Amino acid sequence: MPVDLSGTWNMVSNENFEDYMLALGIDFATRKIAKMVKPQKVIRQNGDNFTIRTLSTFRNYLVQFKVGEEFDEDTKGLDNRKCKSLVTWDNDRLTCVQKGEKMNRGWTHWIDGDELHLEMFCEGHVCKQRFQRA
Ligand code: VLZ
Repeated sequence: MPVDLSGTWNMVSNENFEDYMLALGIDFATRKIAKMVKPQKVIRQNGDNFTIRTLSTFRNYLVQFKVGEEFDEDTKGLDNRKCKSLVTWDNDRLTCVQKGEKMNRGWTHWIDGDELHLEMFCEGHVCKQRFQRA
């Protein structure tokens, strides 16, 4: 049975988000607000098809993809860049490479116990977030 990340998840910790945002060139005012919010992840996993919503009082972000198929991602409302993104399973870790202007950019999701983990990385900076079921 493959892992199922589906569900509604509330953020319970957020490490190094500031560094990650700095690496993406997000401005001061946006960073100050963004680091205060505790986003919710709403994940729908249907075979290889995913919808991941990041919801917050400040901004929302939506990404939809099929595992193994590169897609055009526009990080609108985040750092507003275009990426060629590819999500694959790395064992039980759902891993995205976001090819574009920023080197070594992407994220990985996995479940450990009853928690959803997320690492987002960009140019050597790693933000680590944990979520629990709502
Ligand atoms: O998530 O890359 O689940 O797209 C913070 C949003 C998280 C709050 C943004 C406002 C990154 C930020 C979400 C304003 C600058 C992300 C992926 C993995 C799916």
